[in-house]
Amino acid sequence: MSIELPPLPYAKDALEPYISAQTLDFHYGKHHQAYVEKLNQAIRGTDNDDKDLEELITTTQGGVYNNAAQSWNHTFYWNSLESGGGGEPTGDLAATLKKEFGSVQKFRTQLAEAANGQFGSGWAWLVADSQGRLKVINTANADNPLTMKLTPLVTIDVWEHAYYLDHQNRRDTYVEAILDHLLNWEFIDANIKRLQIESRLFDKP
Ligand code: MN3
Repeated sequence: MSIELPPLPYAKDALEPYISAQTLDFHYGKHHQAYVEKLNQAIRGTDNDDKDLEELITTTQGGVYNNAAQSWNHTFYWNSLESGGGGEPTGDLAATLKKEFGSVQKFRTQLAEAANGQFGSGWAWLVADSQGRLKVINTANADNPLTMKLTPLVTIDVWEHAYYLDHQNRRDTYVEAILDHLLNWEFIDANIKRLQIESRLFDKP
């Protein structure tokens, strides 16, 4: 079995002007594709050959883990963004974020701080812990919250390759553009609702 590079969920210019088609050409077409290719090379003919991505992430280390996590993280990141997203969520999600963080603005501030505060390459995440509580974390390099028994709900890639062509060294303007214009609230809401159905850990907002 080999791991596939999933199609982008939108056209390459869909996130402009905040993230350009040129960035997605490189980021999806070169970086993401290379993680998938390197992973397939590393697992072919080994005991890891028949594992899916989540199994690879939670059972391997080193190069296999790094390429598996980066393959998973990037697919999750593409789905975390959408044209016409960002701003303020409504409905159940707004109520859940208010309950967990005090206000939607406090959640946005925490996510921005996690993204801007990650030293070097990595990821900012909204996750749910095993009790169904939400929190914002950041991880270094390829690291994926599934290894910490946390369920990812949304992510922002803060590797320089995610923003350098459009924002140069200004990670903060890239993060702000995502929060204001691209964050996919429906994706977060659907991930929380799936977890609620699976675990019934959350209170209804
Ligand atoms: Mn990346």
